[in-house]
Order: sequence, then structure tokens, then C-alpha cells
Amino acid sequence: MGALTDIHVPDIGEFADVPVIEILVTVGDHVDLETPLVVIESDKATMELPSPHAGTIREILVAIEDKVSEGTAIARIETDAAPATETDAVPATIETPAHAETPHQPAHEPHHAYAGPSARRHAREAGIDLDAVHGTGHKGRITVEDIQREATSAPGPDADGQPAPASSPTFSKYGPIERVPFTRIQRASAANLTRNWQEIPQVTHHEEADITTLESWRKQVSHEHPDTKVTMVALLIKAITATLEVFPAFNSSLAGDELIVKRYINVGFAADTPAGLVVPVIHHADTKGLLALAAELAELSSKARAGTLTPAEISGGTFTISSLGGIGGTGFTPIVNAPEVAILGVVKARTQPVWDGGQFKPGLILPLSLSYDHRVIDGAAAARFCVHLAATLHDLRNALL
Ligand code: CAO
Repeated sequence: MGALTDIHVPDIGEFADVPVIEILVTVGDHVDLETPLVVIESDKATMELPSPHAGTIREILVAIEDKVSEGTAIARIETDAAPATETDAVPATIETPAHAETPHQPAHEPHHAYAGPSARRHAREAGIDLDAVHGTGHKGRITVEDIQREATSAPGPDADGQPAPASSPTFSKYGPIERVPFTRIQRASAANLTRNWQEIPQVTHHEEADITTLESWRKQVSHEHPDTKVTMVALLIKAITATLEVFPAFNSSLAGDELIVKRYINVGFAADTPAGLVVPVIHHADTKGLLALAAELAELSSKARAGTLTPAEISGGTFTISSLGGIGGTGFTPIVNAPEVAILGVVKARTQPVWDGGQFKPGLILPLSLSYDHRVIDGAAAARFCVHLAATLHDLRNALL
């Protein structure tokens, strides 16, 4: 007989009190190393907690909706071999695709339908009872597609008289089609964007900054420090931290009827990756110099594209920048990234005539678009914030004031 040992929640970054939304094993199941045991879901990510041992599950120590944090015991296992130590904890995996096949099928059907986190979330959002859905995935697992099919096959108002969700027409009736499943990141962003769009009364304020001098200084710095690529986004992070210090309400979160103003500045930046949009976070950006910011920006961007960001690297943001400056555009309305209250959108800088009081001269103009939670920030405050940011970008010496 192997040793009995408890399995604890591993390091899950700064997530705490995260609800259990799914239990993937039952007592008596034999699991392999890294077999997912339970699924937890915060408002930012869904994580599968894998087993750090191979063995037989002897007790499940959590129930659905229990809140867990790092160190919470989730199951008791009789290990096949000598028990691993606590340091052998397997890191949580974030947002496993719902249609990915679980390496281990429970020996007994659990008390609830067999579905992954994303399928469960889709079902909850569409008000669908999972027990009534026929699963077409591996060994009867309910997939996101099964939920979507169920949602579109139930037209008509629901019991509360609410209109049924819009159904997809049969596109193939009109010509050839291709089905492209969302990546796990696209599914997570879709849920967050929908919630933020529906729940936050947001307004976008537009401004322009003359960055002629800043751009020539950026080129000079890049020339003097060839090992570090100093991009406009790095300069924007510097200018934003200086502006947030003057306007702390933009670095806050709304909690009921009070505002939590953070005395630290963690700047997230939207990164376009092959798997979808992710927002890595530069922590304590206000304490870092331009070269350090530029180096961290480059490192986090390449980790984002490689899909190797850790939970800590996507957590704790207090303000977000979304830059499309490398691509184009004249302006756009970014969606506030809750629980933050403001986000800055930036598009491509263009050379334009600038009136200097006596004549027009060519100037490099950077369009800025600030979306903000109108419950927290008034239009006048947003306008002042943008004027200050534009002045800081126009002459970074203003950041020293
Ligand atoms: N105006 C003009 N040129 C700009 C610019 C701007 N505002 N911002 C960047 N550029 C230039 C850079 O200088 C660079 O030029 P060189 O290669 O000639 O030096 C080029 O555009 C590409 O920059 P980059 O993308 O490599 O680096 P970055 O630091 O500017 O941006 C990152 C990093 C991660 C923000 C960016 O790569 C990215 O992913 N942007 C997309 C974000 C996004 O999808 N937002 C939308 C979210 S909502 O759907």
C-alpha cells in the first residue's frame, strides 16, 4: 500500500479565494502525474490543478463553489510510489481548452455532467442545463460546440420573457463554410470583453500629442543603447506613470460604493499574439527607468507570443495601454479592462502641419484615446488627464515637475 498524502493548491500567482467550478475525479480513481484534478475559475482565468503524484484518489477535500487559495488541501491520494515533496507541486495550467481531452476519464460518472471549464461557462452564460446536453466529445465530454448547438436549437423567449440569444443562420445553405474554433485565450478574452462592455458605462476621450522631440530623442537613445529597443510603448509607459501619479483616481478600482486607490502603478499592455490578445503587466512601472521598462516590455512581449507568461505576469494591473501604433489607424475606443477604471488606446503617429503661432511646421502627432469608467471619472477629469499626458509626451521634462 502506498503512502497517503494530501494534495494542495500550488502557486497560482496572486489569485486567492478562487471558486472551484469543477471536480474532475472521484474517490477510487487512479490518476497519473499531472492529471487535472479540479478546475478553479477567477474572473480572469480558468485553471486546472494537476496532481503532483500518480496514485489512487482516496478522498476529495473540496466541493464545487468552495473557495481555494495556494496551500488549500484539495484531495488525499494514495501514491503509487514514494510521495513527492511539497516542492514537487505541479504548476496550475491556465484556461485549458474545453474540448481538449482530459488525460484521465473518471472511473465513475461524477455527480455532474462531464464538461470542461469553458463549456460550463458557456452553458452558464446561455442558461443551459448541462445535464440536458448530449456530449459529442471524447467519451461523451460536453464541448463548447455542443453548448452552442443547444443554444441555437432553443428559439423563443425564455421563462422570464427575455428574447432568446441570436441564433446563427445555416450559413452552409448559401455556400462553403469553415469552422474555426476559438483558442483558449480568445474564449477568455471574449468573456471578459463582454462583461466589461456590458457592465461599465464607459466613454472615450480623444487627444493628440506632439511627439516630434520625443521621437528624435527615442532614436538617439536607441542609437546609444543598441542592446535595448526603446519603442514608443516604453515611452508611453513612462509618461503614463508620471500622469497617474498626478491623477490617482485613474489608478483605482471601484468596490461597491467606495474607490480603492492603489499607491503602486502596474501597467498592463495589450499584446497581439497568434493565440489571441493577452495583457502582460509591468509591475511597479513607476519605479523603473526607461531602459528597464523597454527591456521588460520586450521580454514580456516575446513571452506573450510564445505563450509562456506565468499567472503573476498577467495579474495585478492597475492601468492598461493598448497600442496599435505599429500597425495604423486614426483612433479607436479600447474597452476598459476591469477592475481597472481606464485604458489608453494609441494608434500610429503621423507627420502633420503644426501651427507654431507664426507658421505651420511639420510635427509628429500621436493620437491618444482614453476610455474610462464614467462612474469613477468625470469627463473634465479625463480631459485634464489627457492634456497632462500629451504635455508629458511633448516634453518628458514635464514628468520631472
Ligand atoms: N506610431 C508610429 N510608429 C509606432 C508607434 C506609433 N504610435 N508605435 C510603435 N511604432 C513602431 C515601432 O517604433 C516599431 O518600428 P520599428 O520596427 O521601425 O522600430 C514598429 O512600430 C513595431 O513596434 P512593435 O510592435 O515591435 O513594438 P511596440 O513596443 O510599439 O509594441 C506591443 C509592443 C506588444 C504593444 C505590440 O507589438 C502589439 O502587440 N500591439 C498590438 C496590441 C493590440 O492588439 N491592441 C489592441 C487590443 S484591443 O483589441
